[in-house]
Amino acid sequence: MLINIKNNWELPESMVTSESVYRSRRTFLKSLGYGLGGIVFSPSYLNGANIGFSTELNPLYVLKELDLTPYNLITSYNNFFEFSTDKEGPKKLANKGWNSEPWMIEVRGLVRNPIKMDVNDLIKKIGGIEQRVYRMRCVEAWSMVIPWNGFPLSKLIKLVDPTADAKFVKFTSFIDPGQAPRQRRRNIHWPYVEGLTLSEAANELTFMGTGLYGRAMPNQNGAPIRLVVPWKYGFKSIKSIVKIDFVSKAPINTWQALQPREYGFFANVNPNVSHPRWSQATERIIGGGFFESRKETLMFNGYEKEVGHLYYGVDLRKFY
Ligand SMILES: Nc1nc2c(c(=O)[nH]1)N[C@H]1C(S)=C(S)[C@@H](COP(=O)(O)O)O[C@H]1N2
Ligand SMILES: [Mo]
Repeated sequence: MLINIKNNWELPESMVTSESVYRSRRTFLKSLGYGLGGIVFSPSYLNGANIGFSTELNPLYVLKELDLTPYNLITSYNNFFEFSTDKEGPKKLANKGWNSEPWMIEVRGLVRNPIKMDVNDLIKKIGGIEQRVYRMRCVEAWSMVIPWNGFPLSKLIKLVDPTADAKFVKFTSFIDPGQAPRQRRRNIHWPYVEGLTLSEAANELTFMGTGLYGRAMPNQNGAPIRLVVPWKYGFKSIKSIVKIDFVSKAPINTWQALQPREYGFFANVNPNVSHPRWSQATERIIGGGFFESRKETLMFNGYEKEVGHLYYGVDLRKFY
Protein backbone atom coordinates (compact mmCIF):
# COMPACT_ATOMS: atom_id res chain seq x y z
CA MET A 1 0.00 0.00 0.00
CA LEU A 2 1.44 3.35 -1.03
CA ILE A 3 0.90 5.72 1.77
CA ASN A 4 3.17 8.54 0.83
CA ILE A 5 4.37 9.93 -2.41
CA LYS A 6 5.33 13.52 -1.77
CA ASN A 7 7.56 13.35 1.23
CA ASN A 8 9.33 10.06 0.79
CA TRP A 9 9.32 9.21 4.46
CA GLU A 10 9.66 5.74 5.82
CA LEU A 11 7.03 3.77 7.62
CA PRO A 12 7.69 3.35 11.29
CA GLU A 13 9.29 -0.05 11.87
CA SER A 14 6.90 -1.03 14.59
CA MET A 15 3.91 0.19 16.45
CA VAL A 16 6.09 0.97 19.42
CA THR A 17 8.36 3.18 17.38
CA SER A 18 5.47 4.92 15.84
CA GLU A 19 3.75 5.63 19.13
CA SER A 20 6.86 6.80 20.87
CA VAL A 21 7.63 9.15 18.02
CA TYR A 22 4.13 10.52 18.16
CA ARG A 23 4.40 10.98 21.89
CA SER A 24 7.70 12.77 21.79
CA ARG A 25 6.27 14.97 19.09
CA ARG A 26 3.37 15.76 21.35
CA THR A 27 5.68 16.72 24.17
CA PHE A 28 7.52 18.96 21.77
CA LEU A 29 4.35 20.64 20.61
CA LYS A 30 3.12 21.11 24.15
CA SER A 31 6.35 22.83 25.06
CA LEU A 32 5.56 25.29 22.29
CA GLY A 33 2.05 25.81 23.54
CA TYR A 34 0.30 23.60 21.01
CA GLY A 35 -2.05 20.85 22.02
CA LEU A 36 -1.94 17.61 20.17
CA GLY A 37 -5.28 17.03 18.64
CA GLY A 38 -6.26 17.68 15.10
CA ILE A 39 -2.99 19.26 14.08
CA VAL A 40 -2.16 18.86 10.45
CA PHE A 41 1.43 17.89 10.37
CA SER A 42 3.88 16.77 7.83
CA PRO A 43 4.89 13.12 7.81
CA SER A 44 8.48 14.26 8.24
CA TYR A 45 7.67 14.51 11.94
CA LEU A 46 7.48 10.76 11.97
CA ASN A 47 11.14 10.49 11.19
CA GLY A 48 11.72 12.07 14.54
CA ALA A 49 14.95 13.52 13.20
CA ASN A 50 14.61 17.14 12.31
CA ILE A 51 11.59 18.49 14.08
CA GLY A 52 11.27 22.14 13.30
CA PHE A 53 8.90 24.79 12.11
CA SER A 54 9.47 24.20 8.45
CA THR A 55 6.48 21.85 8.48
CA GLU A 56 3.01 23.25 8.49
CA LEU A 57 1.00 23.58 11.66
CA ASN A 58 -2.53 24.67 10.92
CA PRO A 59 -3.91 26.37 14.04
CA LEU A 60 -7.40 25.50 12.87
CA TYR A 61 -6.86 21.94 14.02
CA VAL A 62 -5.29 22.63 17.39
CA LEU A 63 -7.24 21.15 20.27
CA LYS A 64 -6.19 20.73 23.86
CA GLU A 65 -5.90 17.83 26.24
CA LEU A 66 -6.19 14.95 23.86
CA ASP A 67 -4.25 11.74 24.08
CA LEU A 68 -3.84 9.40 21.17
CA THR A 69 -5.64 6.10 21.52
CA PRO A 70 -2.97 3.38 21.30
CA TYR A 71 -2.62 1.60 17.96
CA ASN A 72 -3.56 -1.77 19.39
CA LEU A 73 -6.88 -0.46 20.70
CA ILE A 74 -7.79 1.40 17.51
CA THR A 75 -7.19 -1.81 15.59
CA SER A 76 -8.83 -4.31 17.95
CA TYR A 77 -12.02 -2.53 19.07
CA ASN A 78 -13.98 -2.01 15.87
CA ASN A 79 -17.38 -1.70 14.31
CA PHE A 80 -17.37 -3.39 10.92
CA PHE A 81 -20.69 -5.15 10.56
CA GLU A 82 -19.81 -6.83 7.28
CA PHE A 83 -17.51 -9.04 9.36
CA SER A 84 -18.87 -9.18 12.88
CA THR A 85 -21.13 -7.51 15.40
CA ASP A 86 -18.55 -7.96 18.19
CA LYS A 87 -15.88 -5.36 18.74
CA GLU A 88 -13.12 -7.99 18.59
CA GLY A 89 -14.50 -9.80 15.55
CA PRO A 90 -13.40 -7.53 12.67
CA LYS A 91 -9.71 -7.83 13.51
CA LYS A 92 -9.87 -11.58 13.21
CA LEU A 93 -12.39 -11.98 10.41
CA ALA A 94 -11.21 -9.18 8.11
CA ASN A 95 -7.72 -10.70 8.05
CA LYS A 96 -8.60 -14.22 6.99
CA GLY A 97 -8.16 -13.90 3.25
CA TRP A 98 -10.16 -10.77 2.47
CA ASN A 99 -8.12 -8.81 -0.06
CA SER A 100 -8.11 -5.05 0.26
CA GLU A 101 -5.37 -4.72 -2.35
CA PRO A 102 -5.55 -4.13 -5.27
CA TRP A 103 -8.71 -2.06 -4.92
CA MET A 104 -10.61 -0.15 -7.57
CA ILE A 105 -12.53 2.95 -6.61
CA GLU A 106 -15.03 4.66 -8.86
CA VAL A 107 -16.12 8.30 -8.58
CA ARG A 108 -19.02 9.16 -10.83
CA GLY A 109 -22.46 10.70 -11.20
CA LEU A 110 -22.97 14.44 -11.58
CA VAL A 111 -19.32 15.23 -12.29
CA ARG A 112 -17.40 16.43 -15.33
CA ASN A 113 -14.40 14.15 -14.78
CA PRO A 114 -15.43 10.72 -13.52
CA ILE A 115 -12.65 8.49 -12.22
CA LYS A 116 -12.17 4.77 -12.01
CA MET A 117 -8.76 3.62 -10.85
CA ASP A 118 -6.74 1.74 -8.30
CA VAL A 119 -6.59 3.48 -4.91
CA ASN A 120 -2.82 3.84 -5.06
CA ASP A 121 -3.10 5.58 -8.43
CA LEU A 122 -5.76 7.86 -6.99
CA ILE A 123 -3.49 8.80 -4.09
CA LYS A 124 -0.78 9.66 -6.63
CA LYS A 125 -3.19 11.72 -8.67
CA ILE A 126 -4.31 13.58 -5.55
CA GLY A 127 -0.67 14.40 -4.84
CA GLY A 128 0.06 12.30 -1.76
CA ILE A 129 -1.21 12.09 1.75
CA GLU A 130 -1.14 14.11 4.93
CA GLN A 131 -1.73 13.29 8.58
CA ARG A 132 -4.49 14.46 10.88
CA VAL A 133 -5.36 13.68 14.45
CA TYR A 134 -9.12 13.58 14.93
CA ARG A 135 -11.52 12.67 17.68
CA MET A 136 -13.79 9.75 16.82
CA ARG A 137 -17.14 9.47 18.63
CA CYS A 138 -19.34 6.43 18.09
CA VAL A 139 -23.10 6.76 18.52
CA GLU A 140 -22.69 4.00 21.16
CA ALA A 141 -21.07 6.66 23.40
CA TRP A 142 -17.43 5.63 23.27
CA SER A 143 -14.57 7.61 21.80
CA MET A 144 -10.99 7.48 20.57
CA VAL A 145 -8.39 9.91 19.25
CA ILE A 146 -6.91 8.65 16.01
CA PRO A 147 -3.95 9.82 13.91
CA TRP A 148 -5.10 9.21 10.35
CA ASN A 149 -3.23 9.41 7.06
CA GLY A 150 -5.09 10.31 3.93
CA PHE A 151 -6.26 13.30 1.96
CA PRO A 152 -9.08 15.82 2.27
CA LEU A 153 -12.15 14.82 0.29
CA SER A 154 -12.21 18.39 -1.06
CA LYS A 155 -9.17 17.52 -3.21
CA LEU A 156 -11.06 14.69 -4.84
CA ILE A 157 -14.10 16.92 -5.33
CA LYS A 158 -11.94 19.43 -7.20
CA LEU A 159 -10.54 16.67 -9.36
CA VAL A 160 -13.90 15.28 -10.47
CA ASP A 161 -15.52 18.72 -10.75
CA PRO A 162 -19.20 18.26 -9.80
CA THR A 163 -21.90 19.92 -11.90
CA ALA A 164 -24.38 22.41 -10.44
CA ASP A 165 -26.97 19.64 -9.98
CA ALA A 166 -24.78 17.74 -7.52
CA LYS A 167 -26.12 18.37 -4.01
CA PHE A 168 -25.15 15.21 -2.13
CA VAL A 169 -22.36 12.67 -2.13
CA LYS A 170 -23.19 8.99 -1.73
CA PHE A 171 -20.54 6.50 -0.58
CA THR A 172 -20.80 2.76 -1.13
CA SER A 173 -18.83 -0.02 0.56
CA PHE A 174 -17.78 -3.33 -0.97
CA ILE A 175 -19.83 -6.49 -1.32
CA ASP A 176 -18.05 -9.80 -0.80
CA PRO A 177 -20.22 -12.33 1.04
CA GLY A 178 -17.57 -14.99 0.44
CA GLN A 179 -15.15 -13.14 2.71
CA ALA A 180 -17.44 -10.97 4.84
CA PRO A 181 -19.55 -13.45 6.81
CA ARG A 182 -22.28 -11.07 7.96
CA GLN A 183 -23.05 -10.21 4.34
CA ARG A 184 -24.45 -13.71 4.02
CA ARG A 185 -27.27 -12.55 6.28
CA ARG A 186 -30.03 -10.31 5.10
CA ASN A 187 -30.76 -8.36 8.29
CA ILE A 188 -28.82 -5.41 6.86
CA HIS A 189 -29.34 -4.42 3.23
CA TRP A 190 -25.79 -4.60 1.83
CA PRO A 191 -23.70 -2.85 0.70
CA TYR A 192 -23.24 -0.36 3.52
CA VAL A 193 -23.96 3.13 2.18
CA GLU A 194 -23.52 6.62 3.59
CA GLY A 195 -24.08 10.16 2.45
CA LEU A 196 -23.12 13.78 3.03
CA THR A 197 -24.36 17.06 1.63
CA LEU A 198 -21.94 18.48 -0.91
CA SER A 199 -20.99 21.28 1.48
CA GLU A 200 -20.29 18.78 4.28
CA ALA A 201 -18.22 16.73 1.85
CA ALA A 202 -16.26 19.81 0.76
CA ASN A 203 -15.59 20.98 4.33
CA GLU A 204 -11.88 21.07 5.08
CA LEU A 205 -12.26 18.54 7.93
CA THR A 206 -13.80 15.83 5.77
CA PHE A 207 -11.08 13.30 5.14
CA MET A 208 -10.44 10.16 3.12
CA GLY A 209 -8.47 7.90 5.43
CA THR A 210 -5.89 5.63 3.82
CA GLY A 211 -4.08 4.63 6.99
CA LEU A 212 -3.42 5.37 10.63
CA TYR A 213 -0.36 5.85 12.82
CA GLY A 214 1.67 6.38 9.68
CA ARG A 215 0.89 2.90 8.39
CA ALA A 216 -1.43 1.50 5.75
CA MET A 217 -5.04 1.13 6.83
CA PRO A 218 -5.61 -2.14 8.69
CA ASN A 219 -8.39 -4.19 7.10
CA GLN A 220 -10.54 -3.94 10.23
CA ASN A 221 -10.39 -0.13 10.13
CA GLY A 222 -11.66 0.02 6.57
CA ALA A 223 -8.80 -0.72 4.20
CA PRO A 224 -7.76 0.57 1.81
CA ILE A 225 -9.81 3.76 1.88
CA ARG A 226 -12.57 5.08 4.14
CA LEU A 227 -14.34 8.26 5.03
CA VAL A 228 -13.53 10.16 8.25
CA VAL A 229 -16.06 12.79 9.30
CA PRO A 230 -14.96 13.74 12.81
CA TRP A 231 -17.94 15.89 13.83
CA LYS A 232 -20.47 13.12 13.12
CA TYR A 233 -21.19 9.84 14.84
CA GLY A 234 -18.83 7.10 13.71
CA PHE A 235 -21.33 5.27 11.54
CA LYS A 236 -21.10 8.10 8.99
CA SER A 237 -17.40 7.30 8.49
CA ILE A 238 -17.98 4.49 6.00
CA LYS A 239 -15.20 1.96 5.52
CA SER A 240 -13.71 0.24 2.49
CA ILE A 241 -15.30 2.45 -0.15
CA VAL A 242 -15.64 1.20 -3.73
CA LYS A 243 -17.89 3.89 -5.17
CA ILE A 244 -18.58 7.59 -4.66
CA ASP A 245 -21.59 9.06 -6.48
CA PHE A 246 -22.40 12.74 -6.83
CA VAL A 247 -26.21 12.90 -6.75
CA SER A 248 -29.06 15.40 -6.57
CA LYS A 249 -31.07 13.76 -3.76
CA ALA A 250 -30.13 12.76 -0.22
CA PRO A 251 -29.15 9.08 -0.13
CA ILE A 252 -30.68 6.89 2.58
CA ASN A 253 -27.78 5.74 4.72
CA THR A 254 -27.61 2.19 6.04
CA TRP A 255 -28.38 2.96 9.69
CA GLN A 256 -31.22 5.29 8.82
CA ALA A 257 -32.76 2.60 6.62
CA LEU A 258 -32.34 0.05 9.39
CA GLN A 259 -33.70 2.06 12.31
CA PRO A 260 -35.05 5.49 11.29
CA ARG A 261 -36.28 6.30 14.79
CA GLU A 262 -32.73 6.01 16.13
CA TYR A 263 -30.37 7.09 13.35
CA GLY A 264 -30.63 10.00 10.94
CA PHE A 265 -28.91 11.45 7.92
CA PHE A 266 -26.96 14.27 9.58
CA ALA A 267 -25.99 12.35 12.74
CA ASN A 268 -23.94 15.26 14.07
CA VAL A 269 -22.45 14.61 17.49
CA ASN A 270 -24.71 16.46 19.93
CA PRO A 271 -24.55 16.02 23.70
CA ASN A 272 -28.00 17.62 24.09
CA VAL A 273 -29.94 15.14 22.01
CA SER A 274 -30.21 11.66 23.49
CA HIS A 275 -30.34 8.49 21.53
CA PRO A 276 -33.81 7.02 22.21
CA ARG A 277 -32.14 4.38 24.40
CA TRP A 278 -29.22 6.23 26.02
CA SER A 279 -27.79 9.66 26.75
CA GLN A 280 -25.20 11.25 24.47
CA ALA A 281 -24.05 13.73 27.13
CA THR A 282 -20.88 11.82 28.03
CA GLU A 283 -18.63 9.25 26.41
CA ARG A 284 -16.39 6.41 27.50
CA ILE A 285 -12.76 6.92 26.51
CA ILE A 286 -11.47 3.70 24.99
CA GLY A 287 -8.26 2.94 26.85
CA GLY A 288 -9.36 5.25 29.61
CA GLY A 289 -8.38 2.77 32.25
CA PHE A 290 -9.92 0.29 34.60
CA PHE A 291 -12.63 2.64 35.77
CA GLU A 292 -13.49 3.50 32.19
CA SER A 293 -13.04 7.21 32.49
CA ARG A 294 -15.78 9.24 30.91
CA LYS A 295 -15.67 12.73 29.54
CA GLU A 296 -18.31 15.19 28.49
CA THR A 297 -19.29 14.97 24.86
CA LEU A 298 -18.72 18.19 22.92
CA MET A 299 -21.08 19.79 20.44
CA PHE A 300 -20.07 18.68 16.94
CA ASN A 301 -17.49 16.56 18.76
CA GLY A 302 -15.43 19.69 19.40
CA TYR A 303 -15.47 20.94 15.80
CA GLU A 304 -18.22 23.54 16.09
CA LYS A 305 -15.95 26.34 14.92
CA GLU A 306 -15.14 24.49 11.72
CA VAL A 307 -18.59 23.13 10.87
CA GLY A 308 -21.23 25.01 12.87
CA HIS A 309 -21.91 27.30 9.91
CA LEU A 310 -23.07 24.32 7.86
CA TYR A 311 -26.13 24.03 10.09
CA TYR A 312 -27.40 27.58 10.48
CA GLY A 313 -31.17 27.39 10.43
CA VAL A 314 -31.19 23.70 11.31
CA ASP A 315 -32.97 22.99 14.61
CA LEU A 316 -30.25 21.24 16.58
CA ARG A 317 -32.64 20.19 19.35
CA LYS A 318 -34.20 17.81 16.90
CA PHE A 319 -32.99 14.37 16.14
CA TYR A 320 -31.83 13.92 12.56
N1 LIG B 1 -18.59 -0.36 5.75
C1 LIG B 1 -18.74 -0.07 7.04
N2 LIG B 1 -18.30 1.11 7.51
C2 LIG B 1 -18.44 1.42 8.83
C3 LIG B 1 -19.07 0.52 9.73
C4 LIG B 1 -19.52 -0.72 9.19
O1 LIG B 1 -20.06 -1.58 9.91
N3 LIG B 1 -19.32 -0.99 7.87
N4 LIG B 1 -19.22 0.86 11.05
C5 LIG B 1 -19.22 2.30 11.37
C6 LIG B 1 -19.20 2.57 12.79
S1 LIG B 1 -20.63 2.32 13.66
C7 LIG B 1 -18.11 3.12 13.42
S2 LIG B 1 -18.15 3.59 15.04
C8 LIG B 1 -16.83 3.26 12.70
C9 LIG B 1 -15.75 2.51 13.45
O2 LIG B 1 -14.50 2.71 12.87
P1 LIG B 1 -13.22 2.03 13.54
O3 LIG B 1 -13.51 0.57 13.72
O4 LIG B 1 -12.10 2.29 12.59
O5 LIG B 1 -13.02 2.72 14.86
O6 LIG B 1 -16.88 2.76 11.37
C10 LIG B 1 -18.08 3.03 10.68
N5 LIG B 1 -17.96 2.61 9.29
MO1 LIG C 1 -20.42 3.52 15.59
